Amino acid sequence: MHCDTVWTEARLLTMAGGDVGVVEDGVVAATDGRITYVGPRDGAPGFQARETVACGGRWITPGLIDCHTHLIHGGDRAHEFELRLAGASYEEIARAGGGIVSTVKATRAASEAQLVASALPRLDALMAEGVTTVEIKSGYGLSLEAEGRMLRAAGQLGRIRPVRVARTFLGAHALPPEHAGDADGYITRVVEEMIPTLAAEGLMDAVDAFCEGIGFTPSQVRRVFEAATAVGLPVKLHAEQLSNLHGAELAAGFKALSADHLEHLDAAGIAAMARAGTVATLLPGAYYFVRETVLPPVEGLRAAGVPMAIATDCNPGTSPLTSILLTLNMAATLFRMTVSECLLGVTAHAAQALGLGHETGTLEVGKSCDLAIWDVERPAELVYRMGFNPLYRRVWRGK
Ligand code: DI6
Ligand code: FE
Repeated sequence: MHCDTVWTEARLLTMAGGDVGVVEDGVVAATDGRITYVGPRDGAPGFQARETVACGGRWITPGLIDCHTHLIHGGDRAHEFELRLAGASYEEIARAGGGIVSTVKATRAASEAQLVASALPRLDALMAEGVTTVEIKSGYGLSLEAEGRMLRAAGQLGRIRPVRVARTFLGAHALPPEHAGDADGYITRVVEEMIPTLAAEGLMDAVDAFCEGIGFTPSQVRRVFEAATAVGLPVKLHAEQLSNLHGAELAAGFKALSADHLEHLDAAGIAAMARAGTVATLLPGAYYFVRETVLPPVEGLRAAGVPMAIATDCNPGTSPLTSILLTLNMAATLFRMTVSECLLGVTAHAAQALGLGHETGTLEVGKSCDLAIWDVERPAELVYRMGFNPLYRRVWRGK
């Protein structure tokens, strides 16, 4: 078999077929960025490769996928963090002009180039741990112009770094100050102006919203989802993070790719997600950082067969986290997810949460050759360690 590159002497976790898919003595071959062979050396065809990479028994997983981030934003909220350590409440900080509104101000004040420059170190940190696909949300612009600027900045990141960027429009993230007291009016702008315009410019791959007491009501979210559906875009939802507004059921009704957070999800929500094939994206960084005490119903999701993804939720307010590996450890330690569930959560299930299951997330013939090669003795080490990075090589689209 002719190919561009073949990786030999490898142990593989293919993540195909619903489990981690261990191959003890494996080979991966790729041509034009696509996998052309993956499996045991025994029985593999002979390869005539332009390049052979001997992996010395290292483990290869699919390139990791961070399927929920707010990577692009102006400023940070370190000062707010200090105020909270000194006893201030989230509401007090918000009233003093802090909270999410302060990030909106800083984001609106930043040029597209500044947004790209400030996000780059965060993106580089994720890539250094084997991330080959990252989702990036808008949602700190909250106007047609500023939301568009965030989405264009996300597109630029995907052009200046070897990484796949999935762009999600999150116009219904918070109420901008100029619409105070008029959430319905703001949603009208989201559905009549922002979604049609930004979709026509090809700036987004999915539409998200924040369904919460401090976000938007289910009936407002429904309007957003109808507008997304009208332009042919899939939806996802920040649901049941702080309370149970039955957002996951609403999202499942629209065949959402994912419902995210889910600490307050109930049995009816789990059943609706299982029926719709909606992925549960769990975000242990936010759970940890806001010192949440209610756990997401991992056992119920597991029993119902709902695929679980894991992501950093990298954002300045509730999860200033840029380590996908630490996120794995948190999912295991805080949420009691198994090693296999954690690894599927940043590969196959994360791809599904982005509607990219056909393209990446598993090692299978025909998919993009996105690999992470690890200097570990056993896969559990990827989840077990805290603050240690055993990445040996990262491969995106065969390179
Ligand atoms: N849930 C969150 O945890 C973040 N957004 C959301 O919908 C918080 C965003 C922020 O505080 O800046
Ligand atoms: Fe989020």
